[in-house]
Amino acid sequence: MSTPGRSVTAKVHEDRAAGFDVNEVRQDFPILGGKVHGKSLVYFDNAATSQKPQVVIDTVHEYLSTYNSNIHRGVHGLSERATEAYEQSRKKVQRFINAAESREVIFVRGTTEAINLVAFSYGRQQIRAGDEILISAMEHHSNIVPWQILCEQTGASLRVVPINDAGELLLDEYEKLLTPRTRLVSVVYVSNALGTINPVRQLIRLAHRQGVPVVVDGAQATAHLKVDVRELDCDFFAFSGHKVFGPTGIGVLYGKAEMLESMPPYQGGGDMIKSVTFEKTVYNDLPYKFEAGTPHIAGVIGLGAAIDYLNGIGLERVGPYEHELLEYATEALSAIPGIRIIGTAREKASLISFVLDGVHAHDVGTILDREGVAIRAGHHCTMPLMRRFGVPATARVSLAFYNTREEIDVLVGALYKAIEMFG
Ligand code: 7TS
Repeated sequence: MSTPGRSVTAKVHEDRAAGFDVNEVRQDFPILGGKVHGKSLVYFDNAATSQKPQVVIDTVHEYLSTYNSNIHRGVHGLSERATEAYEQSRKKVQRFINAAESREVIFVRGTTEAINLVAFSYGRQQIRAGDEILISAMEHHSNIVPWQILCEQTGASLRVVPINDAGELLLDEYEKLLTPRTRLVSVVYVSNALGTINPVRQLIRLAHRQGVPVVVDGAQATAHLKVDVRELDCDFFAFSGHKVFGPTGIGVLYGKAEMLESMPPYQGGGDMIKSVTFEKTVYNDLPYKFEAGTPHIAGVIGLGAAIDYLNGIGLERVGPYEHELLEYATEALSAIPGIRIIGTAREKASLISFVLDGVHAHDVGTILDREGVAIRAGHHCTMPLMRRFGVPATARVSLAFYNTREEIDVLVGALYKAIEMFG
């Protein structure tokens, strides 16, 4: 780790060694040059939502100002252009996650809606009283509550794989909980509250050995790891556009074609039908069967631009840089007296949750905000996980590839101020 005041030349050298010029990349994000409370913005709330590069902003602006129109229905030029851009984005997503076919990519509002779609389409069709759905102790509420609702409606029950004190899933417990009653596994790839990267490939292999399909909550994975749904062999994969430098309100459910084919629609309406009479409706083919109503066209087109941008940056270059940043931040934070890091898994994404002796997480967040440092403080929509660690809330620093060591130094300085204030 470098200490504050460490040579700038050494830092530049390390950045280059990682094949990544962070200062150049930062130029792509207009918000990063901004100020909060008169201080330069240090944005460490990337797990909540990531910032947007200029090219995403411009692409959405171009759609809205030059070819705004509805898709899949107009015969006019604008509609054709919008439809083309919308369907191109689907192909970009397909390549981004390496899906076999573009019809396996369903546009939804985000990870939350993607999981709800599986729960209420696949779940209602397949889950019966006495069945079990298996999740982990580190799930986001959006990968808990839809399954609880489904369980209430069907008489199935939810089983939870425990974790150790480092925040790692207990594989032997997972194997024990996979029983002939298990009908579905739904598990987070990267924990939004701990940073833990779960061995999802292994979890999927073990579940498939028993014929159990697996949903992967990829919300926190796609901005950090190269995702290959075919290599993972997951049955479903959910992620949100706004966490991969795209707009809010748009996300993706990937599903294997044979699974999606066999599932009933999630919502009824326009675009998801082939023909309608009052007696009978014939549903549309994939992916449209699951895209009822006018979708978030600007969002889809913006997500396509975000994926192009990420491909240009290269997740393979981002990984080592973020890892180095995580190590630097972990070491710097660990040196602060009274700090306890929650989540110390061996495999971690660039995210640090912590509690500070004598200072509530919300106060930490407020003091950091006055210094221009944006973090999240709270339960991170993982209340059962907070209970597991015996804390009501944590302060969470979540890093993206545009963050720097200098920003971590600002964070550390601000934390010392918090300690002084609460003495
Ligand atoms: N799953 C995980 C692991 C998440 O981190 C989130 C959002 C979701 C699902 C839901 O995603 P959405 O886009 O549908 O809302 N996580 C966070 C967070 O950590 N802070 O704000 C939102």
